[in-house]
Amino acid sequence: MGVTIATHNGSSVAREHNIRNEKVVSKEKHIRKDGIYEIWIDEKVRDAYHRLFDDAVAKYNEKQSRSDRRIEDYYAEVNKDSRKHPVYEMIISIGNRENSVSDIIGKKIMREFVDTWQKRNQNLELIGAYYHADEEGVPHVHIDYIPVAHGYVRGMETQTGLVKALSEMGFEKKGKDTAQILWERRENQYLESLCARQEIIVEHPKEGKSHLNTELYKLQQEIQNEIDCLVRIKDLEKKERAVAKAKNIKFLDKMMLVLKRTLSKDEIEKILKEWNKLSKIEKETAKRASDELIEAYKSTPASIRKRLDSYKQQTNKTSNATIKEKNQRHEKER
Ligand SMILES: [Mn+2]
Repeated sequence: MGVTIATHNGSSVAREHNIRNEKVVSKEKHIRKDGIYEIWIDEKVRDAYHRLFDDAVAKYNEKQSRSDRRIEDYYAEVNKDSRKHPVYEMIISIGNRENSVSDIIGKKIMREFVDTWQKRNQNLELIGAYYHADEEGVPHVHIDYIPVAHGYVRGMETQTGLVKALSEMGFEKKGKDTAQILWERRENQYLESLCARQEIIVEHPKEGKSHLNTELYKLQQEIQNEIDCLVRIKDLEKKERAVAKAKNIKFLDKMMLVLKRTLSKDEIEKILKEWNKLSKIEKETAKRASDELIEAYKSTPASIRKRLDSYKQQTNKTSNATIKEKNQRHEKER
């Protein structure tokens, strides 16, 4: 019987989780204190930005006659830009809880994937690689990278930008497939080829299962977008809109942690803060639903989608009821 492999890619990076910062991971119950983890590569994002972009910033600033056009802190600018992510992360793993390979072989394969990353991905600067064999589920590696692209006409000549970086590496949108999808597919195939070299057969889940994975993936992406939104938004009006969005995703918080485990403490705190503003009944529904969702995730995959659907309905009902209730109260007050 073969094993499945995973190469999940996202823009949520939690270095403190990755380097096992005691303060952060002591609160993450799924991490075993005596478990094995290794830090293979670890460069702070801010340091990497200096290394990668300082020259381009200097060249750009030289040409500016107006002092207000100068770039003082490129990393801060990228953080402010809602269309850009300062750093991305791919999480790779081989097998699953029920069916996996030996830790030694798994680690060897994933190490090779990391060691060959920069050669394979010249425009995706590797700044972190962390081997975690101390969590529930199978060992996995967090791979953190910054996309670097050249030839920009506006602004600095060299900037961060995933699509342009991938384009420089030869990945262009083709039909329905975005450059990112095509690149992710290549990376997945490469991991599979490394497995094959160790005589490990990689299984591709059948229709139903892969459909479920797609659903979960889409959900994850959705949540990720919302989180990005919450984290980035600074001004009040937009914040209110973000709170409204948070209401729609509230029951998925824990599932997100279970599935992805890459939220930083700050991100979680920010979301929780928003959620504290929710009504009691909304909170109760959210909590109940997410607790059960974790159980569902731990049991059979087939039950997940069913439950997801029912929770979605449940939550919608509750928020509709709350809105109705509020409106009624409003009516009475008038
Ligand atoms: Mn981890």
